[in-house]
Amino acid sequence: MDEKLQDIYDEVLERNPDEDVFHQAVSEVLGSLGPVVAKHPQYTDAAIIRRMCEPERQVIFRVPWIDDDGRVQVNRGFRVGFNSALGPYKGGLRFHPSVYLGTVKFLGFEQIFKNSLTGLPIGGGKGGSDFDPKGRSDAEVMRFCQAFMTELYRHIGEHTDVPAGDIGVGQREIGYLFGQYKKITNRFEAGTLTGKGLSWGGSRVRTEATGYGLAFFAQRVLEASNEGLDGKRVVVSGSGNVAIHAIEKVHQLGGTVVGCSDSGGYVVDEAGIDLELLKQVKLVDRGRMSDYADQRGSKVHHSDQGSVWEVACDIALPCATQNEVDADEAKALIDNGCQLVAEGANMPLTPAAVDAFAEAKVAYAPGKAANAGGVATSALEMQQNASRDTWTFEHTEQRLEEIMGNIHDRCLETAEEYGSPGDYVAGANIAGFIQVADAMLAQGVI
Ligand code: NDP
Ligand code: 2IT
Repeated sequence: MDEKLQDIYDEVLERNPDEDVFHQAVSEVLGSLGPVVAKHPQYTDAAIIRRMCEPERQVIFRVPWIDDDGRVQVNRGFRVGFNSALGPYKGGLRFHPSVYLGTVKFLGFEQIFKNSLTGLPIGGGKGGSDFDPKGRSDAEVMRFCQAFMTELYRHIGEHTDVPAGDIGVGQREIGYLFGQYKKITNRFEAGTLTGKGLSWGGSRVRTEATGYGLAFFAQRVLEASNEGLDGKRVVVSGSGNVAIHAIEKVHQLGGTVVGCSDSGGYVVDEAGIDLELLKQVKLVDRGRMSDYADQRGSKVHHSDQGSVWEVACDIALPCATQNEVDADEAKALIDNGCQLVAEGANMPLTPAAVDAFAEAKVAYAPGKAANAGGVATSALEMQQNASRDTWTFEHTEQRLEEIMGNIHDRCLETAEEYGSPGDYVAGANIAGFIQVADAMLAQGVI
C-alpha cells in the first residue's frame, strides 16, 4: 500500500479497535487508491480519504420490547450515516445476532462507493440490530420493529437518511417499521424507507433487484469474453432475498443453479433448483434448506457438513454473508474449474480468497459493483415516491439492466484509465471513490 494510504489505514486501526470487518472493508478500498492519490494530490491535501473513513454520524440505542411470554427483551440498535456528499444516507438495516458496530460500519463504508457507482443521488449509510428474528413470532417481530423505530424515527427522513432491508429485514419488517414511523410522525412520508409493499409506495422490481442485477452483471462480465450465462452451471450460497432472485434470473438467462444453502447446510439439485418450491419453503413457510430437500424427494442431496463451494460449477454467486468464502473454499472452486465469482453478498470473500482467485485468473466481480442493483432500485423507488408515480415492471427492470450495464462499463473504463485493465475491483473502488471525493472537495471542509 502507498505510504500515505498506509498512514491513514494505521489511523483507522487505532481509532476503531476490534472492528475487523470494518478494517477489512477499508483495506480493500485503500488497496486500490494508490494510482489515484499519485495522480490527484488534492484529495490528500484536503484529507478526503481520512474524512471518508470517519462516519459523519453514528447512533447507538437501546431497543426494549416484550416477547410473547411477557418478558422484557433488550437489544441494541445502530444507524451509521457514513457519507452524504452525493445525497441522503442510503442503505439497509440488518437484523442478525452477529451485528455489532463494526458490522454496520463495514457495510456503511461499502455503501458509499456502491451508491456512487449507481450514478444516482444517494449517500452511504447502514443500520441494524443484534435482534435474531429466527424462531420469533410475527407479533414479536412487529413489537421489535416498533420499538426499533421509536428511536430511529428522529434520525431518518426522505432528505436525511433512507433505510431499507438487508439480512433479516424484508418486506414484512419494512411494513412494521413504516407503520410505526407513520404513526409517530403523523406523515405518510413514503420516501423515508424503501423496499415497501406495492400498494403502499413500493416499487416494482425492488424485491427482485439485487439478485436480478447480480445476474445482469455476471452476464456482462461473461459477454466481455464472448460468453453468457446460457448453459452454465451455477452455484449460489444463501437462500434469502438475494439468492432466490439471482437463481430466478440465472434460470431465465439459460443457466442452471445446482446448489444453494442456508446457515444449516446446503443442497445439491442436479436438475436445477425448483424455484417455486424454494420460494414456498423460504419465503412463505420460513423453513430450512433441509425442508426443501425433504419435499423435493430422493434426487436431492442435503448436507450439513462442509460447504456449498465444494459443488463443482462454472460460476459462483456468494449471496449469504461476509467472509463466507475462505482460501480453502476458493481453492475448491478453482480446482473444480470455476471461471467467474460475482458477489451478491457484501464482502463474502476473505482477502486470502480474493488473492487465490486473482492468482488463478478467475474473473471476479466485487459486491459494490455486482450487487448494486438493490440499492439502485431503492433510488428508483425514491424517484417514484417523489413524483407520486408508479412504473411498470418492464420499465423498472429495463432501468435496472441499464444501470448494471453502466456500472460494468464504468468499472472497466476506470480500471483501464488507472493502469489495471480488466480489474473490476480497482475499477469499482476508483470510480466509486472519485465521484464522492470530487463532491466532498466542492462542498468544503464540513
Ligand atoms: P436474507 O436475510 O434474505 O437471506 C440471507 C441468507 O444468507 C439466508 O439464507 C441466511 O441463512 C444466509 N446467512 C445469513 N447470515 C449467515 C451466516 N452468518 N452464516 C451462514 N448463512 C448466513 O438476506 P439478503 O438476501 O437480503 O442478504 C444476503 C446478502 O446480500 C447480505 O450480505 C446482504 O448484505 C447482501 N445484500 C443485500 C441486498 C438486498 O437488497 N437485500 C442488497 C445488496 C447486498 P439463514 O436463514 O439460515 O440465516
Ligand atoms: O447492501 C445493500 O446495498 C442493501 N442492503 C440495499 C440497501 C438499500 O438501501 O436498498
